[in-house]
Amino acid sequence: MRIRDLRVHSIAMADPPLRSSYGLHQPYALRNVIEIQSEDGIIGISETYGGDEPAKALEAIREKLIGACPYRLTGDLAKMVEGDASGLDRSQTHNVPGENPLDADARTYSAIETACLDLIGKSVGLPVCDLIGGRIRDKVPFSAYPFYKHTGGGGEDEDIRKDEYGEALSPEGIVSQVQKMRDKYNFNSIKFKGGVLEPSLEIETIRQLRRSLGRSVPLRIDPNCAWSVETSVLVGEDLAEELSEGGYLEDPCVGLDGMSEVRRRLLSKGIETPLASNVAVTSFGDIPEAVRLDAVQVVLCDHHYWGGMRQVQQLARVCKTFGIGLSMHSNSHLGVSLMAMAHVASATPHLTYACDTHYPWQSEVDEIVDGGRVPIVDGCVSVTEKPGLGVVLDYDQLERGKERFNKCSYRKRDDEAEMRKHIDPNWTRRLPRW
Ligand code: GKR
Ligand code: MG
Repeated sequence: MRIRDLRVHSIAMADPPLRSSYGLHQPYALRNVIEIQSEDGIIGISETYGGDEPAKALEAIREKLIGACPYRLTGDLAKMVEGDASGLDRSQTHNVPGENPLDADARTYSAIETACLDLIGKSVGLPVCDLIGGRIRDKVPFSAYPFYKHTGGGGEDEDIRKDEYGEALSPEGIVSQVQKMRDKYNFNSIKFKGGVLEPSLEIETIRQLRRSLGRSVPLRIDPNCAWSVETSVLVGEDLAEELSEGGYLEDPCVGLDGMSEVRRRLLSKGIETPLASNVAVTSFGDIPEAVRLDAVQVVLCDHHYWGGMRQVQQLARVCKTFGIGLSMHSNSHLGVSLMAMAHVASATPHLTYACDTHYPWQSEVDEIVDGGRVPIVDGCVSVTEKPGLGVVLDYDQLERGKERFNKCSYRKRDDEAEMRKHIDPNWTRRLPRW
């Protein structure tokens, strides 16, 4: 089988005004959707980071892809996945996710790998999870992902969307947001995005979540490096009970040295809350130091920037070897990405936490998967026997996504600029803020 065509579609989807230490989400989140077509007309698809740069990077390898064999991708594009373990700083701490130039190749490769696996799966009649080693779970658990949020449902002008969840700028607001999300999807664990309000209010938010949900629902908090080491230790102490039993403290502060210090100080007080990261460890090159410093006890994988699904499986093996847990990171996405995340999670034995997903923040109006939104039932996405990723594109919806992209002014994610536009004209991302 040979690849005959590559098509890259830049799309935009409405996104509500969610807050994080990066700033404020724009009214549209951007994605690139890839189609790889074989000589015999079978189409493999994938979804990746949006905007102009990722699209250009994909176009740049067109020549290498056309005529190549999708089964031999790693061989043909080996350099893109080798990464650089030579000590270069690969931390994403100061980059908006998806914008780190150092993992640009890994992101491009991942998008191509996923589409090739979908293509192979569709040509041989097997689901992707069963091509990459075989499923060990049919249902993949995901977490609710509450954010502090301003009023609004995203979109612009005549495309302004309904505000499904309303404003949430207080502990009570987050509790009611989580209740709504749980009513709809029945999530069994919570990943809460912090780094926005005073730490004391975020501590109170977690406490109220615990009171409303009980001990059986694990809680995690991720302030995206907004805290100093000192503040991270204080929060870790205050939330020692709430973040135990399946919870974790994710990227409380900047970098491996800081995380290591937080860990050491918490352990000295008998607090074993694991520290998780999706910014201090983003490549295999980061792992030796993370292990040496005992800085990270849970890595959040993400096939979109770790260089694909098989890299994630290898990461899982490495994590298991070092006694590190594995969870999964997410960025705003649609159903093609959700299914790719579910497939790799399904075939990764050492996945020790429910995965993150932004999916509840997007709506039916923007979904590009034929048949509409991928169901999340009892907090889980099912991986069926359908070939490939188990989904195909709805081309009318894809067209609408492209029209939205062409109409809007956004070409890359810039939460800082959005924050200055709507909330505070002088706002910049400061790490640490508290
Ligand atoms: O969507 O604002 C967001 C998140 O903060 C996202 O950008 C992060 O990459 O969810 C992510 C995380 O876990 O750090
Ligand atoms: Mg994170």
